[in-house]
Amino acid sequence: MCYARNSLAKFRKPHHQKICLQRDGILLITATHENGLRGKAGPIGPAGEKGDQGETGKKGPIGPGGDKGDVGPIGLPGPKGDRGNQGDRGAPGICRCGSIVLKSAFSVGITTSYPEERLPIVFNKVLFNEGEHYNPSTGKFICAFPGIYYFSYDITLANKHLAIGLVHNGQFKIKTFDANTGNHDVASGSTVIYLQPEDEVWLEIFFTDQNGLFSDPSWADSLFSGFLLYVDTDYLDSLSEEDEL
Ligand SMILES: [Ca+2]
Repeated sequence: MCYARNSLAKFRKPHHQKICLQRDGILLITATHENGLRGKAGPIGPAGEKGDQGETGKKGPIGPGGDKGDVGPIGLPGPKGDRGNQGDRGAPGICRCGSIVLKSAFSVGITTSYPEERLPIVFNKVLFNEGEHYNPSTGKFICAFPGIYYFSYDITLANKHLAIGLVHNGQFKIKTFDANTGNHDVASGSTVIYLQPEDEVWLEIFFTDQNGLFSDPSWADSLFSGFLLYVDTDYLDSLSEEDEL
């Protein structure tokens, strides 16, 4: 009896059995033998070649935390915070009102006679005009600084009566009348007024044909004058505060 194998094989069979040696199905040797004593085991063969790399093992457990890192760089500026509480009241300031000198003064004459009634009389001859607040083209004084002002007029008249008055923002403040008695006369008036900036003051004939204002350079002048007596103190304080800012 033989046992077929695809590779070289050698079989040891029981006593008096046939020994078959065959390769790839081809019988090479057949023999019979008798049982001998079992030999000793041979020496351990040399180490085999290194095997292929095995599959990746399972993921190990998470290791312990590392050391604390270094402090990072300074970040970008944050958004603007809310408005803080109002601070304590400051110490009283030092008034420097005395260093502020406000000037406003004028005195003007006229070179024509018999002005038109109910219109601003244009005093075109400027004798003095500090601050240029009087306009010799319109006859109007325009207030620049709030405060108390003094105005006066001395008007020479001839040949006609004179009914003249001082107007503040379109309203007569005072009126003066002088009758013509055949000679030259002088009618005068004066008053004190509180003015706001942009207020207007002028002289005006208030009655028809009673415009006897007479101009003669060789005899006499007719004059209209005014000046700032003192400025409004509240206005001065506001200027002082602005100056400190
Ligand atoms: Ca008179």
